[in-house]
Amino acid sequence: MPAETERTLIIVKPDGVQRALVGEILSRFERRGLRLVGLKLIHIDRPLAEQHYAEHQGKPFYDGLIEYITLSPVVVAVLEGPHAIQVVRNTVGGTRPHEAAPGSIRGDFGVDVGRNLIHASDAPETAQTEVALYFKSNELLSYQRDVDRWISG
Ligand code: DAT
Ligand code: MG
Repeated sequence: MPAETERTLIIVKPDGVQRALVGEILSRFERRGLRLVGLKLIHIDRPLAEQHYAEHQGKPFYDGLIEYITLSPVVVAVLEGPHAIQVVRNTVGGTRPHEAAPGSIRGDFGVDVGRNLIHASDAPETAQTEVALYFKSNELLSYQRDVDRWISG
């Protein structure tokens, strides 16, 4: 019986776009076996950034975080697959790149928590809220790939 399918949101942050790592980062999720169901390039404005990072308001790093995520365009994507939320978090690596495992995105490409390349939803509730924050339902496409039966069975 195939594992339960989940959807989760990722954002390739401004440093990921500026460092030309969008293809590399999306490729890692494709190779892992996840399916892209939504994808776009946007420039996050301050109100959207404040909504996205509402849970961090009042923390010492909050102002810098809002500034960072609004600096330059980002790529937002919704990934789908078995255990997608946990699979993506593990592929992304720990919040602080200098502690993130080698082989993870942050562990391979980052050194500083203030430029940690990528956001990923951390739980089913946040995934649902964050997907809805960036995508209308008609921007998310449901489809199967021929390879999916070789990824989960
Ligand atoms: P994650 O992005 O791994 O889910 P988080 O939700 O705890 O991490 O924090 C959101 C972002 O805030 C994180 O990607 C980088 C920034 N951040 C977190 N803790 C920080 C700290 N101690 N100093 C500076 N920035 C921090
Ligand atoms: Mg988080």
